[in-house]
Amino acid sequence: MTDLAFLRAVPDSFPRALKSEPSATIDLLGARAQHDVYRRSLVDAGYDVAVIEADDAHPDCPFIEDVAVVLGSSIVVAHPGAPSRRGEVTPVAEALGAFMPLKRIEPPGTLDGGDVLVIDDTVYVGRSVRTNDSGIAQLEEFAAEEGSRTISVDVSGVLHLKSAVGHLGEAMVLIAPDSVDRSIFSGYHQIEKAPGEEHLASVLRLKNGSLVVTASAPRTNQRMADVGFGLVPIDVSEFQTADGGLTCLSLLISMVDA
Ligand code: CIR
Repeated sequence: MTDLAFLRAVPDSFPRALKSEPSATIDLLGARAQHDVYRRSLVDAGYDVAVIEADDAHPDCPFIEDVAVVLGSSIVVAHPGAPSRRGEVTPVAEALGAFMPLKRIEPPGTLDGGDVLVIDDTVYVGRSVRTNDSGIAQLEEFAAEEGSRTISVDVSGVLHLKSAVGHLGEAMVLIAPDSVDRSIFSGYHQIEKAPGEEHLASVLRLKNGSLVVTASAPRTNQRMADVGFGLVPIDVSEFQTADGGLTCLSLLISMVDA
């Protein structure tokens, strides 16, 4: 098995990325240093990491997760909900198309990859400010072709589903109960984001079972450590300023070796 991780480099324009607090400032060099630590955490975990060139015309391009979804044996190319992000899609689709067949979400459908949480043969998809009913219906068809069922989840207060729910492994999720109906995830043991920790309920599960977590959430992290997860805490504060979580900076693909 070869495990690939695609990242997208941080453009000079990154400080102009979309933000829910438009006046918040981003330090470009700090963002690049944090991105490098993120990249190294994937290399250390055994991923073959490819970094796609930055695109200065698209400040949000490091959030590569939003432009494509790995779904079974194919890749669904998203149609991002934010018009300013649609030009990010083509270079990523070209890079990924070398590895797997591509399917595409077409307008009027919108879908951001950050709204798609795949757990085993279930595809949870957020109905959010970025993902609409047509996007969800198109994804549902693609998921059915892969033998997966789709469950839509209304998302409030955060940008994406994966800002509110993260799969930790086994039957466990990290959840921000204010943002989703937790009963939809009643089949999972739920670890709640600690109250007052101003971060997204976002984790990146590595192939070795450990979790990349945000260093700015010590009490939430303790809850995951208490049930036995190995944690790799990193600082992604510059990306959090632009409403990004931990999954959003990579696309992970597992390829069965020929
Ligand atoms: C945006 O507003 O689209 C970006 N500034 C942040 C996207 C974060 N994506 C993610 O968490 N999947």
